[in-house]
Amino acid sequence: MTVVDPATRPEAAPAADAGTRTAFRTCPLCEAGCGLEVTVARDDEGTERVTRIRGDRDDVFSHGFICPKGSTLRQLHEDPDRLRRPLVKRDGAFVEVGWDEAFAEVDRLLTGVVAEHGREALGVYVGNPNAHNISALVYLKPLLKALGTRNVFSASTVDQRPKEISSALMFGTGLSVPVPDIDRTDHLLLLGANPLESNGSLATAPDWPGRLAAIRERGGRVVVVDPRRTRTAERADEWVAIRPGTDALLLAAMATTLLEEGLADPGAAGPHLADLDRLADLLAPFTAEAVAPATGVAADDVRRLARDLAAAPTAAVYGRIGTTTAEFGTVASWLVDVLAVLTGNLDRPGGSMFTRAAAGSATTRGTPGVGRGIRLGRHTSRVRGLPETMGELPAACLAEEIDTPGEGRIRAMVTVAGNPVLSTPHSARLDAALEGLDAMVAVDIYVNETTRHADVVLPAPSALEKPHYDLALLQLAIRNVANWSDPVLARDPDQPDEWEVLARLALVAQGVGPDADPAVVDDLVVDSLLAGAVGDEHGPVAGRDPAELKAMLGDERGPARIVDLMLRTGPYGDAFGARPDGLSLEALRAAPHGVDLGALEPRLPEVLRTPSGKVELAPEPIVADLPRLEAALDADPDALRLVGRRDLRSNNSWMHNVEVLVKGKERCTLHVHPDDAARLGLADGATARVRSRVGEVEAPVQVTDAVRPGVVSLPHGWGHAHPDVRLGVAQRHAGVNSNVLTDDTVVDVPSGTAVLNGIPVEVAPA
Ligand SMILES: Nc1nc2c(c(=O)[nH]1)N[C@H]1C(S)=C(S)[C@@H](COP(=O)(O)OP(=O)(O)OC[C@H]3O[C@@H](n4cnc5c(=O)[nH]c(N)nc54)[C@H](O)[C@@H]3O)O[C@H]1N2
Ligand SMILES: Nc1nc2c(c(=O)[nH]1)N[C@H]1C(S)=C(S)[C@@H](COP(=O)(O)OP(=O)(O)OC[C@H]3O[C@@H](n4cnc5c(=O)[nH]c(N)nc54)[C@H](O)[C@@H]3O)O[C@H]1N2
Ligand code: SF4
Ligand SMILES: [Mo]
Repeated sequence: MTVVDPATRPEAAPAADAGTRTAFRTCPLCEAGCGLEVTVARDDEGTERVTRIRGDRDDVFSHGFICPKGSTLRQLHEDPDRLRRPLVKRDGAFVEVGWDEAFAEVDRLLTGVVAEHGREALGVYVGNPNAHNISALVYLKPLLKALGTRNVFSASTVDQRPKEISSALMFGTGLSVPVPDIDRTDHLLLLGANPLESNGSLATAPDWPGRLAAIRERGGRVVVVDPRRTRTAERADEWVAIRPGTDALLLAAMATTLLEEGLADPGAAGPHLADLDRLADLLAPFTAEAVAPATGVAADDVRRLARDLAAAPTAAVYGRIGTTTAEFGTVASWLVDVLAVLTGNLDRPGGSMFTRAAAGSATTRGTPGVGRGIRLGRHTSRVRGLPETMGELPAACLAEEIDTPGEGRIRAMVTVAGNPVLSTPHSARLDAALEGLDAMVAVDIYVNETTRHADVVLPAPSALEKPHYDLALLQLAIRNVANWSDPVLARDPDQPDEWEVLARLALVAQGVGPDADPAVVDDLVVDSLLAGAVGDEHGPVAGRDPAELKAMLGDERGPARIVDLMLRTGPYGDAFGARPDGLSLEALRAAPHGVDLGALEPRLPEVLRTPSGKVELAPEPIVADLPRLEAALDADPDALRLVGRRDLRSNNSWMHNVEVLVKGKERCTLHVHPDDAARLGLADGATARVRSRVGEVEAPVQVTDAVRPGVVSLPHGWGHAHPDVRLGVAQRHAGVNSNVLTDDTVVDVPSGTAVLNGIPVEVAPA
């Protein structure tokens, strides 16, 4: 296998002073994708160590912005609990083994289960860090194919699947998500998003804090809809304290207001819309008066929010986790973009726009303006009959697919960069189910709440040892940019790159045996991408000889070669010589601070990939869910409801082992409004017992008016107390797992996405 020494790469800049060098790379921890400047020192033995990480002031997108997590790539790399050798369970305890022995064990386990029960007895769960990992983005596909099972689960169905579905139905692909043009907008309406803590999601932008402040500095307006007065809300012009789970009602009533008051005007998008004339009828039940009791937003306020949106010179509507992991996530996601359409803000600067990414986008392939669209529910889950979406089943039914006896039951699991025991609903059930498996294999960097159940854990290199290209998240960026990072540090001699682990696992899963060469998979990926590129009659290399292009890609193996291919055949690419000034990996390597490809530009209609070639404003699966929404007008507004929250120093479940991020006051607390605290007899600092239909936890109470009355909030990703996890720091700051409370039977119907916000709970002093 060719392993290129990162120290020989052009961006390993000359030594700043004797024995040190500076490297630049993109932070892979969250969607913001900040540029980092990493100082590396070499000791007398020649061992390299990172001595400093700070924001890269010359990064074309982040301009030096960084959050407290960015610099902890060093602590993550040096964390003694981070796995450096494969683990195999022998007599109930993990032992370190070599890679060949680990893969031999994986082979024995998986082939055994397949021989006895067939491929449908295999299940796989892929977690969030894969979205930030070029190896996973490229090589998970062959792995899933090789596993040959429909039991595919991911973090997407505890996250953004509703938005992917509404986008695919309206615009043609799951990543055809219009992003708020926050750098140019005059009015930003945010629902269920807290970018001051999360740094943004499905709208890639480093420095949300600065960009939001700039909206107000230039005279614009920021409105935040959230049951909590978040840090984002505190810095906004207006906070709308909505009742959890009711955003779809609010948005529908705003749309109704625009239609009733003659304020709807789609502007330049007009000629590209289908079914605009159906919206008034479909949304008629949702008047401002009708939604006021359920949403907790007065009818006059609903109407004013709509009028403000229509009156602004430009406006963007943006909904995130609080709108997607909710009971009407798909409908709410659709309505976010319906409002953009009705106010003339779809596809115009300052409104909601489509990125034109440099690599990997399905909206720059094939025939411009038309495509296959999406079909939902091509099969259903065995136990509950939940629909497949985008090749996956909902994470909310993973546990039951393992613990319910019968034909087709999952007997073996593969997890890749996922911690579903902490991140998916009714997690106590999943925890128990994983214990009952015949076999489990995990690709991960820690022994945590999930991977402790594995028979084999295959470690990935640390982020500093990996290359990086944000293949997925740059498709959702608020500017068109491209940025490649080579590894900062060389891997340990035995440690394969993550793509090699995934490719070798794919070969084992396929039945080729434990010793096959992962380079085979790499070549297959390249060949299939090249075949697609030369076969795309509208593409820049249409009709060329794939062998010739392959030769031009050079000798590197793994993600570098594949990103090169994608860049060169992408919309800014060098088209393998046909456009000499175009992008290639070489061009990105020569630009260690990234390449700025400009502000977003209007893309209708070429961006569309719907079968009709139109923006579909009334897709059938969404229309079919509106009666369910109508029934929610009568939901009990007085029930106490649990919502989540994120903290700048956390990253879902897996960064609590970094001391600098968890020290200080406890953060896994239950926020309770003073009125509720008085009513329930809860004192600040006391312990509360929180009970839902499926579980119970005890958490310390923090009385605060930063939540609206009737709402309590507990962050997710905590609960590290189990003695078998190997997270020395996290165990001392364990917290409790909020997903013990979330209910696996409650999902957003079109997408199967778990409802993680708005869970009915009872709270009492413990
Ligand atoms: N109640 C509630 N639940 C939630 C949410 C919520 O808001 N509320 N949010 C949901 C959301 S948005 C998401 S995305 C999910 C996340 O759900 P998951 O993806 O299941 O959980 P993570 O905590 O991101 O776990 C990441 C795992 O990847 C491992 N890991 C980290 N880096 C690497 C790497 O480079 N390679 C490999 N192989 N492994 C690595 C970590 O050790 C950890 O085991 O949680 C969801 N769950
Ligand atoms: N620091 C940090 N950053 C992260 C992560 C992290 O765990 N920590 N996770 C990353 C991931 S995987 C993701 S997906 C993104 C998520 O990014 P965001 O969506 O910005 O995540 P949150 O900060 O959880 O913000 C969601 C907000 O929704 C509110 N909310 C809850 N229920 C409702 C509701 O019914 N209606 C409305 N309107 N609001 C509601 C919550 O109070 C919360 O303030 O963050 C990413 N960035
Ligand atoms: S906001 Fe923080 S975690 Fe996210 S990319 Fe930037 S430095 Fe990394
Ligand atoms: Mo997420």
